[in-house]
Amino acid sequence: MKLTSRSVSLVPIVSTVAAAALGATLVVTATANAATTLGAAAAQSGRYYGTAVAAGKLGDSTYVNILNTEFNMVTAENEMKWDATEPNRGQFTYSSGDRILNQAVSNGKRVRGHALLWHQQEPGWAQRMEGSDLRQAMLNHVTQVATHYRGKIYAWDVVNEAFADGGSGGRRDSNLQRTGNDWIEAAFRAARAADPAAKLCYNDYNTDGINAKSTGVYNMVRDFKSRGVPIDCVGFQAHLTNNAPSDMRANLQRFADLGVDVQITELDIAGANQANAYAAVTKACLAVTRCTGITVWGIRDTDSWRRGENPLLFTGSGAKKPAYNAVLDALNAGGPGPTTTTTTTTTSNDPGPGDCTASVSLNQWGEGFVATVKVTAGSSALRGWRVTTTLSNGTVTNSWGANRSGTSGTVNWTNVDYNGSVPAGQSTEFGFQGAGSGSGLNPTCAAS
Ligand code: G2I
Repeated sequence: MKLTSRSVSLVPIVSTVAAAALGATLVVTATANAATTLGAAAAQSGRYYGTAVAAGKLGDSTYVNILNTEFNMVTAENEMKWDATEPNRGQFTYSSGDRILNQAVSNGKRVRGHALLWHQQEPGWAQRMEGSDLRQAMLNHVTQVATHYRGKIYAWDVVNEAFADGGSGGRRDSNLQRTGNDWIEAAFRAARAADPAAKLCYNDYNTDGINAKSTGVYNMVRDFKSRGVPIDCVGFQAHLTNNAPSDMRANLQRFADLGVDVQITELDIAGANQANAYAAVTKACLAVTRCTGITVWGIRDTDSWRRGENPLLFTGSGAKKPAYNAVLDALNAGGPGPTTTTTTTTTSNDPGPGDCTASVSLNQWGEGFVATVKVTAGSSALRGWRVTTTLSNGTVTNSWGANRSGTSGTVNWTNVDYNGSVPAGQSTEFGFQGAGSGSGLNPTCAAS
């Protein structure tokens, strides 16, 4: 049987619909009513705007005024980390973390928990441990802290910065990693059991654009989703200088396409192009439906871990910087317009042994697209596969999870090492980003 199904969903922007119905006056009114704080401006599209908070600054009135006025999400900068919450094994201290949480909640803000496990800021006793003893201690830490904050945390950074820098795309060495490669999924499972309501995130830096490190994280998240490991979100720290990566939006989108929320979690940007770069990051998030919010890593330049570089939105005296206005304007302008998501499934005649099918999920915006291609094995396992796509009016600019030949017209894709073996009836994915139109890809699959 030959089966081709096609579904197109349009995501309308509410204000556009209202403006069309009520006429131009509403547009003028909407502009006059543009939100005047970061939190309110982000809330117009259902997102949050947050900041890292240090407990030691909650007595500083300039700091607290800005916090209470501008932000509706809070991350404890250091106070919920392992060294702060369990300075001695089995002895938990929550006073500073609780202070931040209570200040936030009593002012109507939500809290991101940061971070249950990280190779840095391990307490000394944990730094000296290895193996099964450490595995037990680390899972107990996750359970205890997530249980203490149960029901109060919007999202936890369950694991922070576990991937290596450079081109390997692999894990970073640490005593946590040396307890076994499954330490991350074990941590996510423990966190879910302790606080089923919190979204569980993986958080990292230098993963903001498409590169070997972010692709390593992408592969882990895809694997977790395929095996039912409880992961709900990925945090992109975005410690940047001068520019946002040009493919930040495409990177956020490819993670979102795996079925997780994405968030900008520790944003700060140094350099002369700061305001433009802040606007670019804001727009990248707004363009991705599952990008649920942005957090800056501190309030004033003097509060920053990079204070010499003045990377934040307020000056040391608490004045709004050009970067602040750039972010507010971008939030008030909203996303770039409706995004069209098209899912096309092409199934060949009864896939038999050695056969496979390919389907594509396409996210198209004005000037570009991200395509995610799913390769499904027929009634026997695949040892390798080849997919052909057609790009009549577009060009591939970036891809992941497959080898490519060609960038437009007929483009051929073959598996990479880790995704060539696909059990009978199971699927794997690869993806690519392109300029122009991604319509009419019509993927076909063959075993190789
Ligand atoms: O390093 C920047 C961030 C990268 N991603 C994870 C974040 O958790 C991390 O935040 C920073 C904090 O902003 C710093 O405030 O993490 C640092 C620790 O690696 C924090 O610095 C520490 C100092 O190293 C300590 O000496 C100090 O006692 O802050 C502590 C509290 O002020």
